Amino acid sequence: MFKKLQEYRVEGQKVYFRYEEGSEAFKPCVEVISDNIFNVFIDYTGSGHRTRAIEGELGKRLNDGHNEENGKLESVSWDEAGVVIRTSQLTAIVGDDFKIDFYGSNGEPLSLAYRGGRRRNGQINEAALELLAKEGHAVAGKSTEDYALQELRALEPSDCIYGLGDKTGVLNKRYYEYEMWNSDFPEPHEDNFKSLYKSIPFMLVLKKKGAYGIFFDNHNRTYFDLGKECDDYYLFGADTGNLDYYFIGGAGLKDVVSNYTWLTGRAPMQQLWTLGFHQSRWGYESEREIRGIAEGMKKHNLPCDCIHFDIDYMDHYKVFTWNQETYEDGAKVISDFKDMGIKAVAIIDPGVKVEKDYYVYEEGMQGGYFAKTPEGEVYVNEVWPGDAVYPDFGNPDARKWWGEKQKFLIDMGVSGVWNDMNEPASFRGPLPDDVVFTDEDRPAPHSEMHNIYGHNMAKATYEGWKKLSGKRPFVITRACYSGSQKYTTAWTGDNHSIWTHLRMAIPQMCNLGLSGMSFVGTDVGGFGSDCTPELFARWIQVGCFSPLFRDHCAKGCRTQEPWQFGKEVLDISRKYINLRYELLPYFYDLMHESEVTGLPIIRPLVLEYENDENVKNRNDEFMLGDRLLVAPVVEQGAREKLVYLPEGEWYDYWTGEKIEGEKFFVRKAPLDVCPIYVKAGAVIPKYPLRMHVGEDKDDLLILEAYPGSGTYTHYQDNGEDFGYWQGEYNEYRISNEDGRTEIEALHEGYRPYGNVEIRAGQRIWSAR
Ligand code: MIG
Repeated sequence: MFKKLQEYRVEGQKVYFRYEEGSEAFKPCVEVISDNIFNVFIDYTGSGHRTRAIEGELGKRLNDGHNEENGKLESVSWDEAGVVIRTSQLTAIVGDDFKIDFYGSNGEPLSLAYRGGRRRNGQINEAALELLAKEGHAVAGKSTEDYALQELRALEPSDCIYGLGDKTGVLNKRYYEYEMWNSDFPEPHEDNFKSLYKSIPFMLVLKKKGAYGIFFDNHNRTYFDLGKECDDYYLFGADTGNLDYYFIGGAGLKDVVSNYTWLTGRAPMQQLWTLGFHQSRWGYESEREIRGIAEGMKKHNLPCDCIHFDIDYMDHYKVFTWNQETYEDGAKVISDFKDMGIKAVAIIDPGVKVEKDYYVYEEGMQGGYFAKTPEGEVYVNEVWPGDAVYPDFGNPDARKWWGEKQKFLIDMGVSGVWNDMNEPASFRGPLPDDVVFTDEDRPAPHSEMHNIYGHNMAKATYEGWKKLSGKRPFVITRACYSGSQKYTTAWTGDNHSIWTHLRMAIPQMCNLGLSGMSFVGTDVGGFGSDCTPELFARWIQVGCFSPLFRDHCAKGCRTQEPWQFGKEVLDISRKYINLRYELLPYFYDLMHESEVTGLPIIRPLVLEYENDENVKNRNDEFMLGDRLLVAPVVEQGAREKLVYLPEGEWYDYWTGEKIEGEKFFVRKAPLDVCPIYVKAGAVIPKYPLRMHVGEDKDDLLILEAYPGSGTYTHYQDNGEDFGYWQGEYNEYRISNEDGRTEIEALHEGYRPYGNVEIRAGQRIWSAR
């Protein structure tokens, strides 16, 4: 379409193009968003941007079409290749057919439009495919189709692709295909699943030299083919909505992540206790049973900050109610837990039970807060409570109402909310595409609102808690969209207690982190199926380093608290839960870094060493920040681990042994050992052991300085509220020269530590 480029027109930061065909109707446009970001837009719907991922001032300006303010567009001119649009960092050259090539600041090509036709890798024998279909095989190789709107961009042989939220499979998404359609699949998630609960249509491309990102901000069902169909290009597209994508540059992968989160928002700090250990299970049937869990933690000397209340606590699965028969006095049990240093998180699903005189149902009906059929009836499907209706979270009034409903939990003493089933899930078949929701100020069909349902629910929840509790709201969600990191943390939903899912947890969390969702975790031990002692021991070693560290499993499965697998596994669990509590200030620093830069807490090695070929496909190691490398055992029966360390000098965390990097080696890894490595010159902040966060008022800070030289910035605040936005925090810069350290205060706005103890990193370890 479009054909020959005839003319361009500059309006503020936007450049509009006139083509031989179609440009009157669809107004193809390239807009400069920042030095490092272009927006490419074709207004197929005629409704302009309808971004829900980009909020704040920029989001408002994009949505009303008047984003003239940032002034980063440096020049526009014609040359023989097309219209050349420059910022200080990027160049876009727009040619015939609205094909766009992007170049970096030195003029090197970053991403070229693909100019050939669609074609498939390999030979396809259509007759054979038919036979396969007859036998019941899913036929993957059907002929290529064009989506109503799509973009094809060239791939080079060495390109790797990361991001895309919580897809299954390996870290590097090149050669795979995905769909963005928030989906609740109870069967074990396999590598070839195209979608899961979350839709984050953001991908990073790592080139031999350089990196860039593509954020396809279309929240209808979208498709990504990342070289599966053809080695020469990747494709993203949709059946409806606009072609609305952001080309994001930067000095490397880290910069691209920072720029993407500058655009869609960064994960704000959580309360410190959220980094502690969480215990959960679906099927703690009674108050007596759940009290037993808290007691178990104490009895087995296991630090714990939180116990989750799954749907069992509700009265007939009615949200914002309490089952007084089985769970008796909720406020009392929660306050008793508080005395033990344990907080409560309660699950809230979106589905509201249809029941006369049930206050949530009645209020929602009166307010008109539920989704409707095209005929105007309130739409009913089924979830846990039976017949249920769906809050219309795209309606600002419904969000406000839902935010206020949180008061029920807050009054009860609950400390955080876990949002489940918000794809939204339904038992009587999927919601039809035409169920009517609201998109802020106009009606919009389910097909358009589906992928942002969880996002809007999390937003409603966050805003309610922020207003009512005065603390940093702790929300965990299953479904979300780009930008949800501003409101919520996430877990990866219903994994199973199988080794492949322990393995998958690593790339899954790493890619979520690259996609802006920094605070994430998987159900430790696995949700469905029965866990084994060995699997649990290995999973707790990965959980120890996951931002959300929660043991959770399904009703009917083998019980999965750390003491359910015998003494050896209990001791191993305690060892790693303790380690987690020692590392709390390190995690907290990383959480602070996430809010400031958008970089994730848990990282694939490639984020730190993007020029190292050996890490581009490393699925079984990860980093915590930039100085701690974890190489967990994820194979049944393995008692050693093939470890790769990138360039530089490293120290074995357990033995203090110094190891030259850029090599593979085998580390002994008996069941109680998760290999961990610390970068030379690192300073690792620690707290003394404790049974829960805040137990000793965080009075002592331990700084472990490793040989070598380096600097580290440590951040501290009250760990609870938003006072730090007003300067109530401390920040220290620690420089380390072979264990000789100096501490400089960068900012002092909060009660200082009583004591700072400096230890030589590797020596105490060798003594252990
Ligand atoms: O379909 O609330 O992913 O964590 O325990 C079951 C019960 C509904 C699914 C969640 C899971 C939770 C469970 N829920």
